[in-house]
Amino acid sequence: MEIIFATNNAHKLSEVQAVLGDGFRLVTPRQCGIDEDIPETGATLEENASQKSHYIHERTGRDCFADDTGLEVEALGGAPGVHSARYATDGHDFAANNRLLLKNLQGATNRRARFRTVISLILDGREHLFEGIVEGHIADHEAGCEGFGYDPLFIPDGFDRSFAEMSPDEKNAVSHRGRAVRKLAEFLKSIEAGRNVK
Ligand code: ITT
Repeated sequence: MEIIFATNNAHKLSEVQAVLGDGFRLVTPRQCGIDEDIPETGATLEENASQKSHYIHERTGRDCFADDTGLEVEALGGAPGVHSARYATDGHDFAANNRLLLKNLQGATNRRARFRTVISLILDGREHLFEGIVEGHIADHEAGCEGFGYDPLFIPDGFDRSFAEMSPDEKNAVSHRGRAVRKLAEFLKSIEAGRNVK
């Protein structure tokens, strides 16, 4: 099955392709001639995921999906949440975001946090949402160089290593995105199976 993944984030693309496997060919907006940043101005992850998938669907008319992800830190009232990409600056400055997060949690005893991914799929013109969550905590220093974004600071429950100290497969097995994408894959496979029966 070929489907557009409405993202400009190469890390996400490789994580999602690894979970979906060879049965799915992911096409990027750029490969469809869409070079600009896809707007994400919503107040929630759901709104942003939906905005991104609709933006691409309106321009291509093709089946597509988008992922919006946020890091929700308990002691910060759920921040950075939907603002995770632009926490410290206007751009996607991962290092500055991590520095600010550590600064804002200085001295905090409650370091509970979770990553939440919402996927919006538009299939045959209808929208479907899938969610994936991983619970964990924020370390007091960065560790590891795999992954991206807040991975060097996030330690999932049941582990003593950050996501950035895990292989891509280890991260996908427990991560927010891995969980959401497995739900997406099951749904797409069930639709395909139904089409083959007809
Ligand atoms: P697209 O909108 O083009 O898909 P993006 O990087 O803007 O890419 P999001 O808005 O979903 O993606 O993500 C917001 C930020 O959250 C992102 O810039 C990272 O800093 C962080 N983030 C998302 N997924 C993450 C992950 O799996 N591990 C660590 N940080 C992550």
